[in-house]
Amino acid sequence: SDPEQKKKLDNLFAMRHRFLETDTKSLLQSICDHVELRLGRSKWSFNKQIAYSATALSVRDHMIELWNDTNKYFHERNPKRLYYLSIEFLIGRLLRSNMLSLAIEADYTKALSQIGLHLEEIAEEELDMALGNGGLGRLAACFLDSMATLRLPAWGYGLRYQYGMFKQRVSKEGDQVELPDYWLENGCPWEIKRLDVRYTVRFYGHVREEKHTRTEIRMKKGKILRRRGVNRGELLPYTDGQSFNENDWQLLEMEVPEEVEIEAAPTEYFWENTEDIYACAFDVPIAGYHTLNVINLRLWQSMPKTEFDFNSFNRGSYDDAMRAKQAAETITQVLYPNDSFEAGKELRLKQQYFFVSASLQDIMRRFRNTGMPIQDLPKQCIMQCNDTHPVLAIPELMRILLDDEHLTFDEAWEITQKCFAYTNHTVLPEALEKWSVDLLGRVVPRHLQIIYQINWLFMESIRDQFPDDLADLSIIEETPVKAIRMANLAIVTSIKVNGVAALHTQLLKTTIFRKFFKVFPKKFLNVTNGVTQRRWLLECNTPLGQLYSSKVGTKWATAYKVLRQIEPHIDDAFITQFWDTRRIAKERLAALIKKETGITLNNVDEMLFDVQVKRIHEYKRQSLNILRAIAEYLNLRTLTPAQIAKKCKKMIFFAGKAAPGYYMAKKTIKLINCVASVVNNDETIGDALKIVFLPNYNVSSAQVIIPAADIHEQISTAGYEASGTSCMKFCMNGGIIIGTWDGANIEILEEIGAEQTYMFGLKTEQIDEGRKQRFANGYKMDSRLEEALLAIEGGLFGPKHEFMPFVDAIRHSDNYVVANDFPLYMAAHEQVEKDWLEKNAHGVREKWGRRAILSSIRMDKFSSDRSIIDYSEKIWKIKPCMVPAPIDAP
Ligand code: OX2
Repeated sequence: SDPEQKKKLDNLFAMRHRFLETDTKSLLQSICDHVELRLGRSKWSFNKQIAYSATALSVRDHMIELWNDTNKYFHERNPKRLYYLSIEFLIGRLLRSNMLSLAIEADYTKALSQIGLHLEEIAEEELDMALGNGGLGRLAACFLDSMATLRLPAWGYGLRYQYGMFKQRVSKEGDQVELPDYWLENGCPWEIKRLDVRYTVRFYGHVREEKHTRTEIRMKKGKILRRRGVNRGELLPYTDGQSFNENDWQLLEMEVPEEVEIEAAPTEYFWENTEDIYACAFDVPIAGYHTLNVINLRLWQSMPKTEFDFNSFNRGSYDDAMRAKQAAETITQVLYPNDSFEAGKELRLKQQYFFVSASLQDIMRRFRNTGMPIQDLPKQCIMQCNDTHPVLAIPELMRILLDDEHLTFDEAWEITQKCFAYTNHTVLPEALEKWSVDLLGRVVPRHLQIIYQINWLFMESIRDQFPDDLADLSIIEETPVKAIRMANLAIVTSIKVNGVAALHTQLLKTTIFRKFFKVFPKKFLNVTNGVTQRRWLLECNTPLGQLYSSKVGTKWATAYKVLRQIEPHIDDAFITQFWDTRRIAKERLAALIKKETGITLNNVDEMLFDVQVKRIHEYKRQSLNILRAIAEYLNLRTLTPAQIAKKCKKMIFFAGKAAPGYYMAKKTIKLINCVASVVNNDETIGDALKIVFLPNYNVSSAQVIIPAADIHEQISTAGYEASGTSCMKFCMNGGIIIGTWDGANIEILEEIGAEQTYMFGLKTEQIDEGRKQRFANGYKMDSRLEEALLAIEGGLFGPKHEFMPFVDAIRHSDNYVVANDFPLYMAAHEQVEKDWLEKNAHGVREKWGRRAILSSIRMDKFSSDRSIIDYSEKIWKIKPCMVPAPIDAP
């Protein structure tokens, strides 16, 4: 906001560009030095992979100093910091995005070309950093980009899985095949291994309590029997109701001494006999866009604390000697490939605790270095839990405050309640994390005690006001196998709880967290998701970005709203230029499809690219889409060649991974592939319809796919998709949405205007009724759907038994109301086809083009910059901390 500073920064970047542009030699020198000195190869002959690594290291050199300066500056200013805790960060590639942030892409392109290398080609050598499953992990990555760009004093914490999201292949039979993703194969040039940052993480063992008491003699009012007569003076203690002979004894009330045990100091808890391992830090610098701020993503990797067991080694049992080492390394070995589903596995629990224990030790060390009193912790830091995966951080902070800082429970609780905020990403019951008391008590026994105590305090505080809701609100689920409900723990503790789109937050308040909303009405708020336009427009769709910049300048990269100024420029010429950018994008995708699947697409200009890419999940309804594709195919088969020639040509494109244990999702992939192979080989329909399943969907292929989509499918059952984020990326690139009344779709429509969308289907509040009607007497299924199902059952796409589970699900349970929405979906697609065929007198798709452009330029609400500003203002209460230009900068 300081214009003086902004100007200085602009000058700095411009100066560097002028310098590098005229001095490409220095860049080449740096690249060759890395080839030789860091990578140990000859600079006279190296392959593309080495070229990539050396270029990346050279780019990293530009970042390291800024990254150190940023940390130093944060340290000096000591602002309140945000820690973003996420067990997934789906980063993708970094070479081009870092170059864009540092404004050195053109210079490197020029330098590389002088030695016959193309930046685009060598960038392809980078293996995706796929440390996440899907939307949740990619959101974390977009958020880091925005935090750095907005100069926020923020850090990310995550895990360094050796194997990221599995690689997906498709077998000849059309099945998904999973292969390990060893993304570190060639080393990762971005990360910095921090041998100096290492913490011990403990597991298992037991808790020993040490009570500190002493006995004191106190006087208190009591009753005493005193003997009458000659022996008068003999005393006996008296207890109420005791009978005695009044002739011999007299009952007196008097002060009597009593021994009492009093607490001399709070009970101490010692977590002992633990199994210990190390957490080692790997730092990934994250450059803000055109700023000197470079923030940090710290990823933890598990390592053995002792290299191996020497006793076994000396006995000659080398296997035994290595076992502990391997067990320790296992913890961060592999990412769990489940999206929105929790399996309750011990190793996963260990991953979670490992992650939060290391992160909190690091955060507390930094805090202690400030010299502030422990009560000020909430003034200095706030932790955002990306879903419940990091929520063990809550009892872990309590444990530190109690057992290391020796605060009382009340004091510790007071502080802890101010340090956390929680984002919920789903209302699906199968994704809500629960840990059996048994397992949690074994792996982290001290934490179980603390959770019980938190729950007791919470229950006491609401017992009078909400007596009927205690069982639902309790952190402990009192089922036969008792379990800890992580979301409940998160809600009870956090300052704020947010959903990720307006409808989703509303559903949190009215359905799954309804009772909590009654108790804590002020805790709940919405922060609609967003995506970074830097990666998802500027980087992935250069031609469109340049077209926009030619009209309104480049400011939109950090202020999306600027693109709204395009509107008055949308004339015939502009629309034609828009289609030119689209052709480039579509040809690029066609080339990728050809390379990966062998399928040829002709005349991509005329072909409607209809795209659905996301995890394969029943609620996301790839099923609805493939059934529609079958229906369209069956219809084509009834047409004459002349009729076919007049039809809209289209490609229905799918990509996405299924969790390896998700049976129905894998069946869906198989069905898509089997339908594709029949349709694509049916010469009678010519080029009218192509169906493509592109294997191994990931961030880098998304960057090719998304800019090429004319239509994108966002067709989840209403109420099930919390937000969705690919919808935002597609719209930013001028894809037109066909979608249900779900997640962020609704807000997108509000922003870009209904005319720019194809919305269809039952709304959330109609779903239950729809399900009833669907199975009521006299319900008649849409005839086209019936025919599609019959075609599958008839074996048109392969052996019937393969697909019966899929068909049966639609016919007999249809949990996701595919049948209800089917006719509405078909109608929407008929409209799509009609609109696609419409051209103006000059043969240009003018109306469509205008709608696509309007979609794209009105998406400012869905920039992750806006999301992060919302979080900062409404939850984190943090302010930018901008690293200033050097004093002597021009
Ligand atoms: C996903 C949600 O399914 C998706 O709707 C949302 O856009 C994304 O998170 C980012 O908020 N695991 N993945 C998600 O939720 C969970 C749980």
